[in-house]
Amino acid sequence: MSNYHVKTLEEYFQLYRKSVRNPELFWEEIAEEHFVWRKKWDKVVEYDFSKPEFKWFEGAKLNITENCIDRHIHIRGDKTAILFEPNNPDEEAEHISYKELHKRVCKFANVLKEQGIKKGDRVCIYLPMIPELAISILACARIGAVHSVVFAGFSSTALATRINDCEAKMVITSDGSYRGAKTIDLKSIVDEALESCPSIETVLVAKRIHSDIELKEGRDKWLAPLLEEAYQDCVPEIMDAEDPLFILYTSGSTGSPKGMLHTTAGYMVYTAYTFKNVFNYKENDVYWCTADIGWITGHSYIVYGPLANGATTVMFEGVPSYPDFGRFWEVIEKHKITQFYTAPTAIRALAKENLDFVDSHDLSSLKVLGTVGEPINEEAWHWYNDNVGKKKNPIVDTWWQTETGGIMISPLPYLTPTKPTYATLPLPGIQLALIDEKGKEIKGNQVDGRLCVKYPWPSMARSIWGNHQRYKETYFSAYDNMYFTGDGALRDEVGYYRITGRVDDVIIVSGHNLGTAPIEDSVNEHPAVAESAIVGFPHDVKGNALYGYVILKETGEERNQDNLRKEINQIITEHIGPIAKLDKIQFVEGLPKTRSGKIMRRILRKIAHNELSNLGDVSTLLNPEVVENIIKERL
Ligand code: 7RM
Repeated sequence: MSNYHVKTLEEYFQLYRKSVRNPELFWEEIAEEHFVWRKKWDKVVEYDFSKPEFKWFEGAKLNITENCIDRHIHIRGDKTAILFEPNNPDEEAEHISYKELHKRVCKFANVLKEQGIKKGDRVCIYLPMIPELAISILACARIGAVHSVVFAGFSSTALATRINDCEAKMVITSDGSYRGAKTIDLKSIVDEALESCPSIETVLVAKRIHSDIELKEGRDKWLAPLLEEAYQDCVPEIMDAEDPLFILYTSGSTGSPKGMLHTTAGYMVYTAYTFKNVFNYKENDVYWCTADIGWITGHSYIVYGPLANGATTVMFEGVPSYPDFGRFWEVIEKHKITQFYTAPTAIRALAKENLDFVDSHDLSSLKVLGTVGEPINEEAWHWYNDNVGKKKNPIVDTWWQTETGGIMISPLPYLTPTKPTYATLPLPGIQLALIDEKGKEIKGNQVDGRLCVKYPWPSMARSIWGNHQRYKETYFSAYDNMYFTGDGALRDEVGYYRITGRVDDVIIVSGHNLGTAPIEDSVNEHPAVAESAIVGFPHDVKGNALYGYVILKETGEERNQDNLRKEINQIITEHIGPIAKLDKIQFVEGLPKTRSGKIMRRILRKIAHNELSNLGDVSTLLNPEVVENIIKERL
């Protein structure tokens, strides 16, 4: 029996039990079976929840790009590694073979070195979904530089915050990007950000839209001529198992974004293993994940997981609505996609359009469908199952987080019977617990509670960059000896898990994790705003949308409320990005507060959800009288 590929449901249960009984043996066999190591580990896992400290495969030496590229060259060198589908369907798709990928990553790695990047240096990557994005990530990993990809939809302020937090030395960007019918001037966003980023020495600029941009003397360089000149082989830096691989920022419930730190060996083993099993990837499959590489889904399941399995992975530059709402289905037909992995928000948006967009395409190549990012509602699940999967393809509803590095709960396709809205069972090696309000584990089935993980797993984030204390407080302080996810979940009568949503102040909008605090900070920057509170409310396309309660300063001046709303959203767009704009803004006289001055979001959330009959006890509030007014004027 191969440990690496689970082939029957019976085997899954056996392996799961083994992974609990003897986690070290379980992971050791997987690490032995599938990967190339320059030196094997001394110890599979060492951990201490109280510090907290987690080490996987200590003593091992490796380079993740050898596993993702070099070893495939001899056996599948001409196979397409990355299949690039451009924004414009008339532009030809690009097939980058494993051999070609090796050459391009090596050249890029040599450019990084020539520009003074060394092992351990942080490199910020702010690129659209073009091959250079995946290649620059791999080039960093080749030489041991730590990549920090910032989603290219983020604003200059958000970019600057992330560059400064990790003191990156270099930014890799492009002249601009295509997004449907629009072009976006990425380089000027970078220029604006860099006005407040003293650590940046060099900016490498890829040409994508061929716009007229300015290069700052001594700082900015076109990428293409440097690549042209670079040598096409680059000896990989031999890394320790726990050397940092990348930082990826995710928003928290307070203040600044958290730079989740992922390390090398454990991340590689776990993303490769889960990719193989969750998508049941076979040698001639063409796998497509529609996420942007700027999110963890793209890191783990467009780049590292697929390439560590020698897969063909599609990179799509465009959007689902361009040139029309049939684009996803057209691409599936065109490239004979076998695994398709997308977000519930995209499914809901496409389900609103005419079914002909789907039905006019041949989707018979599909074998497995996946979803990620937020709970998928019953209706969207059925639409996906009926119209895309034609009731033949299993849907893997995959639950995981930036912090977990890889998929934690998911059906195994063709093995685990699926159930709409359920992520079903933990993957082998993942020991879940549901915890009640008092901090006690809830055993048995048909229960719900806060979702925790009580044993370490290889791809867990090891720290928050520059703030280990915050890592400890956020994830390991709620309950002893376990990782707290921030999500609530229920376990049904057969032990299947269903994620019920966040229990903290993070709201998932269109699959993006947004912390309310940083958005409130932006709103409060408006000169007319005194205070604000933001909650989520259900939205049929985005899953959740944002509802802002705003108290205005008393200036005696009459302001047009619609103009104020626009201005507030403009500030949010500048500070965070358009994704965080408020759908509804209600101007209120006061916010319900506890005696210690904490805003009672629970009440505001209920009002936004229009659940007015059951507001709970408001008598403990400092100012119970404001509640009635807020209800009267709710939007
Ligand atoms: C991969 C990713 C993490 C949060 C997580 C959940 C929510 C993700 C699902 C889900 C229900 C799912 N990373 N979430 N997947 N909720 N079912 N299948 O999304 O860091 O950006 O977000 O997303 O609340 O805690 S993330």
